[in-house]
Amino acid sequence: MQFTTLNLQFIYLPMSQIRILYLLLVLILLTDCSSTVPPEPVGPVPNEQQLMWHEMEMNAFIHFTINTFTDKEWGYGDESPELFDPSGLDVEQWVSVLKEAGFKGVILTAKHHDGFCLWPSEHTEHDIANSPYKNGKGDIVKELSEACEKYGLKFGIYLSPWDRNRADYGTPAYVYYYRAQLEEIFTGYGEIFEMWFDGANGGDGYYGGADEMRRIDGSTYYDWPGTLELVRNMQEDVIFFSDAGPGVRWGGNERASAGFTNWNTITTDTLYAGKYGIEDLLNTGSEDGKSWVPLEANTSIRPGWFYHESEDSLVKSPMELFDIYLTSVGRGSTLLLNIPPDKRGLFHENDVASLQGFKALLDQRFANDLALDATIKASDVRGNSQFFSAENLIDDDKETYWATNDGVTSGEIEIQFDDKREINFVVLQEYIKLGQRVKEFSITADVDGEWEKIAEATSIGYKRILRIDPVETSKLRISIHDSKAAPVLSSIQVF
Ligand code: FUL
Repeated sequence: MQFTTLNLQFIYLPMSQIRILYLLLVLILLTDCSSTVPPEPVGPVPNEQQLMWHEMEMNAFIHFTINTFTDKEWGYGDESPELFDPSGLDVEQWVSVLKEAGFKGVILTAKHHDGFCLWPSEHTEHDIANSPYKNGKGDIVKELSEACEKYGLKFGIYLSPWDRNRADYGTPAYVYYYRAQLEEIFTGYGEIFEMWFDGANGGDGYYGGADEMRRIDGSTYYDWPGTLELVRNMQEDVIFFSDAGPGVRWGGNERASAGFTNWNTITTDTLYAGKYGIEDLLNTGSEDGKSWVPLEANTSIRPGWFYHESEDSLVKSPMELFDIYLTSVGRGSTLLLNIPPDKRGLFHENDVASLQGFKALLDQRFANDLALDATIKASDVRGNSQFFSAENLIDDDKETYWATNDGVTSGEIEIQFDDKREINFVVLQEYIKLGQRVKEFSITADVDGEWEKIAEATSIGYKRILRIDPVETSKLRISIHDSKAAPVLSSIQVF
């Protein structure tokens, strides 16, 4: 309104011309708006909790229980709580080391398959209250949740569904017991970001003295839908990990090796915890999957999940951890790395040194993003609009992105440096709020006037890190060969 008045005051045009000008203006505005409409989401997209989880990138697993003192991986269930006796436990040591190393969350085995509980449970005697630790007054779930809060890490829980201690394991009564324990955990220990449901189920055990083999049907016995609903009613934001999700899925191996092609999408109704032969599917997900259930890549810093003195010399080196980072985070997954406290209740010196070395490698390898000072252009920009321009890829803002016009499912991005630079890594990210799209891409570098292929891959997802055989170049080209729909990338970094 004001605009028209101004025009009328200063430009003396007849009313008919003003109308035409006005219509033209509206037309221009409309054309611009339609060209800047963001792409429609493609396929399933992550929910808010999953997005937060993707951004965490690295979480720690902590396997600690009576096994630590019996030198076992799977306790039989008949171990006396008296055996649980850490001499110098310090959860702040765990959390401070993890924080320094860049981990964002911690998941604790509150109860492993042997049934011993690291918190004083109202529902069993097989717990920390009957151990010498703090004369039965200790509660490691509480101590760790408080330390996480203090250091700003998120806290998660592993509560083994399989329980080799319980006499009632295999009967409906045990499922009530398991749920009662979930209630204790989810109402008494603050916010829990992830709940880890282990797929290992049934076999031989103590079972209250029965000493026998028990088998259950993992898909029906626990009534997972009912159990998850119970937990959600207590904490609606919790992310559920299991072979089948529904929050995040197992990656099909314990080496933290996500599929070279890794779709965050999968059709979970074809899966259930404990189903055999689906490892490959879990490892890659499926392009046309009906749900967003990203892969969590888990492994241990040592050969075993629990501490064994005999493995002190077998702690993964910083370089091995770095390689694992590339096959997990570098393939669009989140890394869950287990670090088991020793009999003192501390991370062993070798593990600490390795974590520190790993962090130093991360800092050194990804120190200086060369793309930040480069110039960039793309073969196609949605509506030729600055909202979707290639510059968004190097603006260090995860909320802006480059997108092509609808129907354009391939394209090129060219990055030009002032001078020749040595390239070792290229890091790409899709704007996954609009779904995972890219199916195939390659990277070429201008080497002395010739375009040489230096990397090729398939999926991108939340993050894709490509290790490059060091090459000197002043120009890089990222060619997207195929995408489910218009590619939508939020970031390119070059190191
Ligand atoms: C498996 C368990 O049987 C192992 O002991 C360990 O907890 C690993 C993370 O999951 O299923």
